[in-house]
Amino acid sequence: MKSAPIRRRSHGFTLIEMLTVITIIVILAGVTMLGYKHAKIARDRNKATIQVKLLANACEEFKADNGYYPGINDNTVGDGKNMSKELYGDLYWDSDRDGSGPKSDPDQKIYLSELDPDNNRQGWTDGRAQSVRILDPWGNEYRYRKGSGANNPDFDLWSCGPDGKTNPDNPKDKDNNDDIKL
Ligand SMILES: [Ca+2]
Repeated sequence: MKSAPIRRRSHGFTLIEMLTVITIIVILAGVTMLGYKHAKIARDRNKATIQVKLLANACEEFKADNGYYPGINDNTVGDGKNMSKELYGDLYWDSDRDGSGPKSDPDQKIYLSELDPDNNRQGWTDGRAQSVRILDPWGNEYRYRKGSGANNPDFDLWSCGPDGKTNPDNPKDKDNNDDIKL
């Protein structure tokens, strides 16, 4: 009589078990990464919203004192690029426009002390002294334009959002979907 074959039992994991464990680890890591990414986007958007409000409040204060909004140039239309230096100049560096910075001209008013590049708690200034851009949490310049006349009686101030793109003169453009405005 033939005896039944003795099945050898492996003491280690089978290949299937190993693959199952690896698959579970990969899925868990993916879920964690996705959660982290979403949380970071929400945090950055929240930060940009706060920064836009800080800048806008300072613009209103500047207008109350001076009768006009910050910025040398009017640009009712356009993408508002290269204007953050003007905001920085009027709201922090040289609000009385006499060429002297706040440290050598203590009489001038500082409208937004958070713009001090030597104490960059907001992490939004990218240089020193008088030529500084104000950047959003994605490293892109805040956009600003002020109008003259009925088209834009006050100002527009916004972040391009995570995609870094904007097209304010075409409200239907998808580039605007993630923009952060007042
Ligand atoms: Ca955008």
